[in-house]
Amino acid sequence: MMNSLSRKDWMPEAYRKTLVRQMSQHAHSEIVGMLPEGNWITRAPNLRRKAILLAKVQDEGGHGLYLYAAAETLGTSRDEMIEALHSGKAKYSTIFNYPTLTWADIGAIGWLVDGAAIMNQVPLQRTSYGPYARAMVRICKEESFHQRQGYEIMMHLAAGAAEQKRMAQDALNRWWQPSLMMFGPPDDQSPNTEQSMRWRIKRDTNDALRQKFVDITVPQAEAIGLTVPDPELKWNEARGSYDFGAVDWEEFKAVVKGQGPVAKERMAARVKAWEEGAWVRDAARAHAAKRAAAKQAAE
Ligand code: BYC
Repeated sequence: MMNSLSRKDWMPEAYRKTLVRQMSQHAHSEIVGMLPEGNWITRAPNLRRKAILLAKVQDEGGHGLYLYAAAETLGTSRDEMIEALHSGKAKYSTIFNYPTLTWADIGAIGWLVDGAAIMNQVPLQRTSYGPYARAMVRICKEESFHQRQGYEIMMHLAAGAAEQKRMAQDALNRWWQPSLMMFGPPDDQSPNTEQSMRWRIKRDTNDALRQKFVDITVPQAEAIGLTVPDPELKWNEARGSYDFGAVDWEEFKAVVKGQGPVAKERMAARVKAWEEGAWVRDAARAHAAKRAAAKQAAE
């Protein structure tokens, strides 16, 4: 079995580039992912829910931090990555271009979006680049807590009043397809999968992970009395898996191109946060320079 590479090891330039692309996109997804949930912190239905959601959103910020730091070991800078995000050159997950309309959406995001993220990320703990693999270990532990908190919200809503159950079903209806899209295009339309599998950056294909996600999630929906919005969904005894209906890949392509329902709002919020945080970065840099100068003077 191949050992993982460290930052000082020789690596093909294309391998390095692919990693920077995937890891920076992953980091961007974590920090853009803070926005749809952050939107509900002030409106969480009680103090317990608010504290949990605050912690979750903070975790996502931390995930972004580990991933940017891991990507920096490949010779790119945080500023370059952020610039690529803000200029639209770098991607982030399509899922965060959909609005969070009700509290049930926070449950659906935890259950489905974090659920899909874990499905994709558990194998990345064995990805061939050591700093990425190690960042994923902690991220996966936290994502698994996130998935459970989302499912617990859905469980309560589904067992609540008729209106609460309706909200939970409506959130599942809106988030199901976008969650399936998180795994990326079908294998036969995925330009990067074959090479990334050969390099062991990716350990599973997009379709394999999507299928695993469907197989695990459908019984969870059934257990709380919700219906997965797919009339073609059917258990296939021979395959030991669910068959499911076609994903709307035209919508996926449009969202990747920046045409998602709230894509403009998301990027505007990120750029605003970056600009408003300039004084913090300046102060941190000035403090570091002052300490370095004092250290030098003392030597
Ligand atoms: N959204 O050849 P492919 C999370 C792009 S959530 C946008 O299959 P690859 C979180 C792809 O980049 C998720 N773009 O690509 C959860 C490529 O374009 P470029 C974050 C997408 O890289 C809750 C093109 O389509 N997780 O963390 O082999 C709260 C062709 O695709 C998407 C990760 O990022 C998409 N859904 O496979 C907060 C996991 N799908 O780059 C946060 C790490 C595809 O060539 N990433 N594209 O211009 C991966 O595992 C892989 O990059 C993907 C795509 C499976 C996503």
